[in-house]
Amino acid sequence: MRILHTSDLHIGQIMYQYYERFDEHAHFFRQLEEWCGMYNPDALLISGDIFDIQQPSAAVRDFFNGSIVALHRRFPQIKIVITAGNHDSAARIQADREVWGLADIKLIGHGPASDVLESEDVWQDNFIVEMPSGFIVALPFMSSVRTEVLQSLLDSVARRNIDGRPVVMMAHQAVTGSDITGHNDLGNLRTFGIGDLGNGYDYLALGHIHRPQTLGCPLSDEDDTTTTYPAGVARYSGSALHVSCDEQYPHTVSLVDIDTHGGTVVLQRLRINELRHFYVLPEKGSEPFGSAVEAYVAVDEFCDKKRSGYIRLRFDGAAFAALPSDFIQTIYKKLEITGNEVRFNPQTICENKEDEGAESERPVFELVELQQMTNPLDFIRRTIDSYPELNIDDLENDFREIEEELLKGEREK
Ligand SMILES: [Mn+2]
Repeated sequence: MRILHTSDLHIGQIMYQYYERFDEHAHFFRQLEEWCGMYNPDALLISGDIFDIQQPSAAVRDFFNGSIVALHRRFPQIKIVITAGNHDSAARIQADREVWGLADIKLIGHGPASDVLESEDVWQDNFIVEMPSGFIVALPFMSSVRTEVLQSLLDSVARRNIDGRPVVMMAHQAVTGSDITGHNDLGNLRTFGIGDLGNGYDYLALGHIHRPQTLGCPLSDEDDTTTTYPAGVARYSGSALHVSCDEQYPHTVSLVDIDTHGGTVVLQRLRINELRHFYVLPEKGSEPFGSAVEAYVAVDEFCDKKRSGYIRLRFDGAAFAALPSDFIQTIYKKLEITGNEVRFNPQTICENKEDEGAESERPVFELVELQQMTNPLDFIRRTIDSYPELNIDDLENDFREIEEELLKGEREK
């Protein structure tokens, strides 16, 4: 069985509240299409976070529909399976599944209900894709994980899998021990032990964490393009694009070959060529800018030489404090000649060499981060030091209880 595994597309993401990324996503889809043609996988798996927000605009949905339909038209033999991530609206993804089903494309919005084990129903079938080459258990993001439920799915596959076909499971969760570099929004992550996700899959196609990684393997292994593992591999394919400027690592799509159930998993990392790269000026390791003028010169030079990319600027403490009030406007103005090909991250980095401890004088978070925060607990965790009377453990428990109540109410509807 051969699969292409990707996740965390975040289609519709607006970078720095200003820049649309359709052309970057289109560039990604072109590569995906090329790989589908080159490697002819049995299935293409997208493990959650299709969209960046729960209610994507008409233009964003149009782009997604167009991209997936084009892939399907060109490669109708490849089974496409798409699951909802935490950024997606489970209900909206679920609502579209019948229509996509007409093209034999599998969409999964909601995870199994909490009471499925009590029902006699063949509920498992909703989450299992059976193919001549193998099985796919498709699970979306779940705010709580019941191991018995997942195990019941895997057991159901095991009963049907008399001829030892490979078994792949999809999930969109944070698993304990993964490297979360680049995520500033993961404070709210409830992580699960890998054992909580059940036993019996040969490959677990994970989404949610943006850094490509195979669980239990050092990140340095990512330097190799091909690795062979014994079955039972859990892997984050990583996001399609750099979703934040902190994601300074190569992004890849995973091409996975599994010979037989319990056999061998061969992983190839297909390097994604990104349309726009991220740069810090001056490069890390060199002296930060000592004045606005130095930055202006460097930005002009960048526009002239590189012509494209996301840039972020570094200043020393004194220069940062002395930036003119029209500094950001001046930079935007300079970038106009590139037709927005060079894009500016206005979250400028201030490096105070005299006093490394000056960090505390900076705000706890930048405005952009605050606007992207969806979980009130994120805010509380980051500001908890200002409220000595509050106990974070109690608060987390309270929130969990409320969340469970809400979920229960939702299911009973
Ligand atoms: Mn996610």
